[in-house]
Amino acid sequence: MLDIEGIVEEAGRVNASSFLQLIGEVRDLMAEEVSGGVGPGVDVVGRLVKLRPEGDAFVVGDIHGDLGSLVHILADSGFMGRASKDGGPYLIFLGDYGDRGVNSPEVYYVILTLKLNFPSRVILLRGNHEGPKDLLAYPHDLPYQLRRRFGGDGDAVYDGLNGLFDYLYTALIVEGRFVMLHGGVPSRAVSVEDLAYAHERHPAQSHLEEVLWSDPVEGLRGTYFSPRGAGMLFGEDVTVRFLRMLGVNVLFRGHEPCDLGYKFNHHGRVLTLFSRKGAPYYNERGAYLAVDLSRPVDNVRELEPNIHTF
Ligand SMILES: [Mn+2]
Repeated sequence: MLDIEGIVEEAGRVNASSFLQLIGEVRDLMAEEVSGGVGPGVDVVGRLVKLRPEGDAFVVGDIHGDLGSLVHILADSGFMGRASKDGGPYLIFLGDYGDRGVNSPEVYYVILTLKLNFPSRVILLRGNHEGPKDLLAYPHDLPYQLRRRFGGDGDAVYDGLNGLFDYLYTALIVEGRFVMLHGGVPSRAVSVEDLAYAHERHPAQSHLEEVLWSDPVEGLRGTYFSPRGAGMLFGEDVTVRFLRMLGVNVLFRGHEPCDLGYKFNHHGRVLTLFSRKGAPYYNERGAYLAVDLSRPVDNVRELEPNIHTF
């Protein structure tokens, strides 16, 4: 049986060639998933995952190299014990695994080990720090952290991880309930296909850039230039139109540091989760969500008791 301490210990001493082997196995697994096979109850179209509204899920926002918070979430949620059983919960990551924090290599090792061991339960979305090569976030310190950890082999590990980014999911829909993605609403999307195939339509169309980079704002209609230099700021009307198009009620996303680990926007239609602490954001708390996927939610404030802060 896989245990948290064991994986973390392994993450601390794994060498470059074993790490590369893990990356290769996960890449093969995810390549198979996106060509149509995940498991019962899970459909994949392009880079969009669709789940039936049944069972439980833990939803985790940005980790950004904070191994301590990741370990806390795994222990506190009891995911690994429950995932081994039939009908166990999903563990959904909203992207931004590396950069910023000092343990990016170890965070990747733990998350990829989880994916390999619970392939149909662990779902990895793409963040702006796993973006396409023409749209990477800066500073992008993952390659330097890998060099510090693996010396001359660090570049090969980086190339391996980079090769995984294209297989990460753009978004996840729980039918009739929720949509989850890293940053924000693709404001010009007119169909589910625009979301599902955003990675293929990039950079000709802005859908992927907006999903990875955008942020919700209050008191604004439509979209406005983002101070991030990529993506847009989007108003409540943009959120409402997008949710209606997908036939869901609320959006879960990460991307923005929150002092309490979470925040609400757009009259309860948007929940932001930020699941790491420490430099360089210094938010007081991190948070993750435990959610019953079968339960209809009209306003994310209803979920406040299900938000676990640490
Ligand atoms: Mn981000």
